[in-house]
Amino acid sequence: MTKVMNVAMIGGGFMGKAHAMAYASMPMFFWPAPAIPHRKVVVDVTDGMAEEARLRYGFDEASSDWRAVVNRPDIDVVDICTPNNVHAEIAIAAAKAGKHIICEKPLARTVEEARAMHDAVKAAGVIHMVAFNYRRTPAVALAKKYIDEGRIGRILNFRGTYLQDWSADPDSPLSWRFQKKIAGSGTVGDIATHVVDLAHYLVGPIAEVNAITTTYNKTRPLQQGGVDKLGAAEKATDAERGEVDVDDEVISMLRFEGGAIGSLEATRNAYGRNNFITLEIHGTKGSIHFNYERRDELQVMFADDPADARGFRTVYTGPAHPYGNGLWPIPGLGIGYSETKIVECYDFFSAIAKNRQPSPNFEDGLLTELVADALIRSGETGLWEKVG
Ligand code: SOE
Repeated sequence: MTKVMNVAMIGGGFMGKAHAMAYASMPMFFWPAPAIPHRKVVVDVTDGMAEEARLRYGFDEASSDWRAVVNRPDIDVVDICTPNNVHAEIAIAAAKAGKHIICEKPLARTVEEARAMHDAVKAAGVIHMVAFNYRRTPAVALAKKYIDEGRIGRILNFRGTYLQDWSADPDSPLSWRFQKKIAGSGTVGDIATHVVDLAHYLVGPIAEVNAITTTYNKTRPLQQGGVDKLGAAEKATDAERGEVDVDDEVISMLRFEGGAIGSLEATRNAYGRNNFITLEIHGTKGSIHFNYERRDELQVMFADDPADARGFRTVYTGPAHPYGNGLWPIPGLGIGYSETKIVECYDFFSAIAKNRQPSPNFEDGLLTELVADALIRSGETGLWEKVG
């Protein structure tokens, strides 16, 4: 019999929606499922918000007291979907209570917090995961397979971008994502860390960085209410303005421990770009190109193809590819954000079932945080900065 595991989800916003959908859908896709995640309790800031989330996301119970919930003996898994400022406190308490933990990205605001979280889960011996979901896109996992099989050869170069435009309007509100005390950093922590996670997954550890960081909009209209309001749809030009004390954009050169070189660019101010995560990897035997806005496809070039057929080919991911046994039966039916979260959920519960740490876990999250810290330091000093 597949084990039922009770989940306490802390945070009922954008990520809460994505995780709740994954809990409901994972066994529908991956059967037999490694476990059945049961939506037991959802926690939000007020009782009213929690009750709304309970109704909407299909949990049994609602609460506004995360401390009481993570200590309940009937909870198996604690899922942290809050803004970054409470990740460490909740994760450390959940680890002490012996719960398995999945935590939204970035793992923490600072290296110190990430280290404390990693120490806590290690001491507790629980399973832990950080929710960098984009490596769960089948096309990205296929790129990893080609690389691991040596089909691209030795990696020479990595180019990663994450471009969005939801904060390009200077009158879009001052959400928590623009406040250092809550977010830790701006674009660096929010989206450049996704690129760092993908670089670590596909190429290996980043050793040093040389970055430019900048803040285009030094103030933004204060936001009404605590909800995470992304973008200009909520703009309030006549509202009082508050200070933005984080970066809007980062561009960096990279050196990898394994000898490859690369670059990373991330911004939330690129008009016309939505979730433009691109990866290009050049190796001694071929190249790979991926664009999340065309996420069913992997572009791949094998240098040993016959001379008259050389060039990038488009592989549409499907049953023959990673996670193809659980997802849709025909390539091109469409992989979406939800599918990445469903696969993430499957990998997390598989790790619990096998009692083996998944990746990326809190150790990987800490390594990514060390790179984020180096990017910010380098943005300030203008020098190459070592990671760690
Ligand atoms: C906003 O930039 C955001 O919601 C990020 O925080 C997520 O990690 C990303 O996947 C989508 O955009």
